[in-house]
Order: sequence, then structure tokens, then C-alpha cells
Amino acid sequence: MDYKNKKISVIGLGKTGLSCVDFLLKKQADVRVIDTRTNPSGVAQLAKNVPLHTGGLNQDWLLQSDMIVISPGLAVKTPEIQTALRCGVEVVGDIELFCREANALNKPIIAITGSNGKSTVTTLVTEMAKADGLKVGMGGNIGIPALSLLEQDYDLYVLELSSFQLETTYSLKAKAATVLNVTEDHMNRYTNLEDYRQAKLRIYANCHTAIVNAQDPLSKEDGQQSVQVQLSFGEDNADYQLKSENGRLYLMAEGEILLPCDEMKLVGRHNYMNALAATALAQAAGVKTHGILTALRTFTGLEHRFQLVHHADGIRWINDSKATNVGSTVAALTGLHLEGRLHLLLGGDGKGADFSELAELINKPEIFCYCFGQDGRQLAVLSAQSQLFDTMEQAIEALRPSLKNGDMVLLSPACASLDQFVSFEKRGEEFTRLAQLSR
Ligand code: UMA
Ligand code: ADP
Repeated sequence: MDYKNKKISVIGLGKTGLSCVDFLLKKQADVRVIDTRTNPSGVAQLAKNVPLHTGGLNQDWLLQSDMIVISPGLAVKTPEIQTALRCGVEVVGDIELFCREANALNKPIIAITGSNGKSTVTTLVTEMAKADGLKVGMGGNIGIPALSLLEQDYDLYVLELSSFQLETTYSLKAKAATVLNVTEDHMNRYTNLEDYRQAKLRIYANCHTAIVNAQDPLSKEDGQQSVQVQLSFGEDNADYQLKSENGRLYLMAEGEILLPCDEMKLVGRHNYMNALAATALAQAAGVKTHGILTALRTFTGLEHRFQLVHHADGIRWINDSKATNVGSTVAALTGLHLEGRLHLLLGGDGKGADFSELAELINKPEIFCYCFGQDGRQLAVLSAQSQLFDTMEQAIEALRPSLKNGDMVLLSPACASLDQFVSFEKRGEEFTRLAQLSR
């Protein structure tokens, strides 16, 4: 694509904005950067000759632009952006810029979205394709800006895409795409669940093979996306499904046994669903069974996702800091194998969520809740056995003396971390540090 001498405003000076600036400078565009924050994270890395406006949106700059490239962290609904749109300025995101390049190079893309499981499936598909000998560029919402992948020559791109990124993407034509599931998240950015779902369904637009969740009607394309093939994954009645036989669970791919689940390192039914979805995506992109099986057998899962970080005196400490919405905490609590009591740490920034679904799961004699952070109070009222603290550290110090052999301490907070931590990773690291203080 030709961006030479085009006036382009990049909004948001985080990871995404910096990757857009790099890309556009290489294309010899006339770039300016805007961020509503007074001191955005990318300031130090921005080339000194690029004009920068911080502390608000510069409406004049926006209206003078041929194109606005907006970061996922800022809503398109923002009034200044709406004014620019009404005046005919094109507004796109980094994934749109990426797709235009990938399409021109005729490179296949596997695209993954959903409320939960995106990073797990994105990594697993990448491992499958690598084990099959392909050069794979993995990026997107997983933390590696997609445009940075263009610096190398890959056979296949695997992209994790958030609803925010999909809202500003128009040219994606994935070889295979999935919406893994749709449960409530980001209700501070969307009007309702349907508004959020519509953003996610954009991933199927013009894709070759859509991989849908047989158990989640909201994950299915709604006929407006020009999909060529639709395949499903699920517990049953699906192209890729779980089968139980003689007390053993199997992953099935189109009627054939692929692998007994106990040969995988990943555990939990939600992870078996992730494995089925990853297999379906990889097969749709032509990855051979050998590579798929190798990755399924060896992939141990990602940090901060229901990860055992300390085990001493018969007490298990589980870091599930990436559980940043209700659906992921429900997945953690469903099918838990408890030997003693569960000490559950909940809280943080709920992003406008309705937490009531948790009440039924946590009101049990063996479950004790310790709530903290911005929305801790809303969580504390859900269960009879709960206590409220300011911070996670205070909560852990309060529960530590009562721990007994067989107990589990689980951080699966159902909330984003940003009210008290820099990221979910930092929250998980803090939990791990505090866990390891126990013998
Ligand atoms: N912000 C402003 N003003 C601006 C721009 C941003 O206040 O003008 C704030 C917002 O509060 C926003 C934060 O800055 O939340 C970061 O926004 P950004 O657009 O600068 O973010 P990046 O650092 O570029 O990171 C983004 C994704 N972040 C978001 O979508 C909020 C990262 O996903 C992603 O890994 C990265 O691009 C690379 O593609 C993070 C995330 O939390 C992990 N994603 C959400 C999620 O998974 O639930 C969607
Ligand atoms: P995402 O990238 O969508 O946030 P992750 O793979 O990072 O997904 O997992 C985030 C959280 O969701 C973790 O707590 C994890 O245990 C949980 N999780 C993973 N896969 C699923 C799934 N298919 N359904 C529900 N929860 C899941």
C-alpha cells in the first residue's frame, strides 16, 4: 500500500502506536502522534522528529489527516473521532494496516478471538505449525504488535485479535478464523453483549474456514460474513469433539480419534476445548497431523493461567491472574478438584461486569472469598463467607495463618488488574512471590 506523503495521525503511544509509527515512517508517510494521556508509555521510544500531542485529542490534527490509525486502547466512539469520521477521514487500526500488507504478499492468516482462551489457542496453533516445520509469525493482542511481524519472512501468521482491534479492521481474509466463546467482558466499552459480539464476529468476514463453538450459539457467524466452510468444536455434535470411552477422554477430529486427553499436559475441560479449536484451525490451514500431535503432547500452557506456582505443606497456590472476566473465573471454579478448603482471591477492575453468575459457584461451605481492589465490595456481597480488603497482599496475609494441609489458594480474580497493578502479569508475579513466602 502507498502511504507516501500521506498525512497520518496515529492515536495512542503504547506498543501498538509505536509499531504503527515505525511502519508508516518506513512507508514515508507524514506521521503525527496523539495520546490523551499526559505521559504515555511510548514517549521515550518515539523518534524526536515525529510531532507529538499529549494530554487530549487534537481535533485540528485529526481533521487535517488523510487517515487516522487508532490504538485499541481508545474507543472509536470518542466524540473527536466521530467528528473526523463525519468529515470523511478514514479511521483504521494496526490490524487493518497489517492485513493490507499480508494480502498483498498473499500470506495466510489464522485469526483467533473470543472472550477467553485466545492466548492459549494462539500459542498452541503456533506450536503446531512450528512443529510441522513452518515459519510462523505470532502476534496481535497477545502482546506482539502485528505490524512488527512484517520485518521477517513468514509462511503463516497466527493473530490473536481483540474485539477492539476487530472494530477497526476491514481487510482481514483469514484462511481460518474462530470466535472461541462469547461471555461478558469490556462492558465499559460496549453498550451490551450483542454490541461486543458483533465486533468479534467481524473476524469471520471473508474467511475461508470459520471454526465455531458448537456449545455457544453466540460464537457462530450470522450469515453476513461470506464464510466458505464452517466447522465446529465442542463437547458433542461437533466436527472436533470430546469423546468419553471406558472412563478415558479423547480428542476426536472429524470422526477419528486424535489423542487421549491424558496424553496432553494441558488439563481442564476448557483447555480440551482450546485444544480442539486449535486443531481445527491448524488443519484448516494445512498443518499436518504430526505437528499437531507433537504440540498437543508437549504444550504445558501459559503462565498466569491456572498455574500451580507453589506447593508446600499440602497447600496448593494457583495463579490464574489472567482470569480478567467472569467467564474465566467460572472456568476455573468448574471442575475444581478440592481436597480441603478453597481460599479464593477476587477483585480488581470489573470493567462494568455483572458478577452475579459467580454467586452460585462460590456459596459453598468449603469456599472462602477474599475480595480486594476497586470492585472488591461488589464481589464481597456475593458470598456469605467473604471478607473485604484494600489490597491482594492484605488479603493473603489475612488468610495465610488459617491454611491447612489439602487447602488451595486460588487467585482467579474475575477482574482486570489495572486499578492496582501495571498488568495481569505483575499481579500474578506478586501473588507468586507472596505464595512462596509460605514454606
Ligand atoms: N490510552 C489512553 N489514551 C490514548 C491511548 C490509550 O488513555 O490515547 C490508555 C487506555 O486506558 C488503554 C491503555 O492506554 O487501555 C493502553 O492502550 P494502547 O492502545 O496504548 O495499548 P497498547 O500498549 O498498544 O496495547 C494494545 C493492547 N491493549 C489494549 O487493547 C488495551 C494489548 O492488549 C496488546 O497486547 C497490544 O496492543 C499489542 O497488540 C492488552 C489488553 O489488555 C493485553 N487487551 C485487552 C484484553 O485482552 O482484554 C483487549
Ligand atoms: P485470553 O487471551 O482470551 O484472555 P487466555 O488463554 O489467556 O485467554 O486465558 C485467560 C483466562 O481464561 C485464564 O484464566 C484461563 O484459565 C481461562 N480460559 C482459557 N481458555 C478458556 C476457555 N476456553 N473458556 C473459559 N476460560 C478459559
